[in-house]
Amino acid sequence: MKRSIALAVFAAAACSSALAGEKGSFADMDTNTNGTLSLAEVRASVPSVTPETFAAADADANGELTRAEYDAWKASKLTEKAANAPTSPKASP
Ligand SMILES: [Ca+2]
Ligand SMILES: [Ca+2]
Repeated sequence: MKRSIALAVFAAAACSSALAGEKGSFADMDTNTNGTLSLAEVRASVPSVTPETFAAADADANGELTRAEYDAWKASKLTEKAANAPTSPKASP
């Protein structure tokens, strides 16, 4: 009983954050609104990001991600995900 309530609360929370917009968007992560993301800002939203990962995304190595660097990073991460995803078999009746 308690477990199903917890699941319902979790689902509701997941829905409301989806409605509020994309979690971890550039603007959300740029907490000091200086137009770039520091490692600390990125890690506040995505704790799993390592300094190595951040450095790989920081194309000009100035320690901050610009919007362009962030977008490119996100795109490359999406590409990575797509590459790792199993190719879906042809849907046949
Ligand atoms: Ca910032
Ligand atoms: Ca940079």
